[in-house]
Amino acid sequence: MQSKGTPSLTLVTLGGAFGLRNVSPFCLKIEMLLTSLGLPFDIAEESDPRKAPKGKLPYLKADGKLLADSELITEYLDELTQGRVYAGLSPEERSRGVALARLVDDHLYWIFVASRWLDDAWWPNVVDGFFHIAPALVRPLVANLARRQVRQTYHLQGLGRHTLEEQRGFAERDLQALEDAVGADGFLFGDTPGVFDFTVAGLMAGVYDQRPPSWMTPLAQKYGNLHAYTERVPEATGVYARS
Ligand SMILES: N[C@@H](CCC(=O)N[C@@H](CS)C(=O)NCC(=O)O)C(=O)O
Repeated sequence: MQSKGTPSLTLVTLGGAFGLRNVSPFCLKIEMLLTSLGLPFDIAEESDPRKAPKGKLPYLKADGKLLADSELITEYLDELTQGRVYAGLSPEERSRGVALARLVDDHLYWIFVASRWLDDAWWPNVVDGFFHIAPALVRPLVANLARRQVRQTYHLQGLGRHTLEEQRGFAERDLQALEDAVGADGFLFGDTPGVFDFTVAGLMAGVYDQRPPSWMTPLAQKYGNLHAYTERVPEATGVYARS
């Protein structure tokens, strides 16, 4: 039941594709967080991120307010719940959580995007998954324009300047760091998962569960702790990436 004073919340997310209910790690993260906080919310799917306030999904509608960016939504939810998002975390745990979130959101995420968009073998899945709504006649043009933007962004980020082998190396070092951070049981900071677990599992669920696999999927499967952990988080929250 929505308590008096809790704003009505609508999470606007990307939809499903590639065997996933939701293709976006950032959207999954917030869906997991809202669910774990027990806040009532609706989900509205938007296939065009350009319609979001900052051109990216997710965003949250909270009564009249629009909050864009998963981290800013997290801060808002922490305030709304009087500190429940970060409750129980020591400053040291929180600093490790922020560092891991940066690794996932700002580094590994980009390699994940490239493994989908920039691999010629996987590219037809992106066209089917994201551009099937474009009229068939202009679909290749629209899709290739978007692909060019992704290529430019990846180059600007820096990772796009490396060979595929080097990119795989960067991904492996990220995955190894996550493997060592999550350990063999439990969650990052105790017996219940929190927002930093949702960040890691939101991305890794897409890596493990997407169909067909991209080159990153078998690479990630080598990390047994990380794979098992990526199952534990949705089991604990009831929010799965796969459809
Ligand atoms: N920093 C943002 C990143 C969100 C993001 O990159 N969303 C992707 C989907 S996974 C998106 O909307 N991309 C569209 C675009 O970049 O044009 C957050 O944490 O919410």
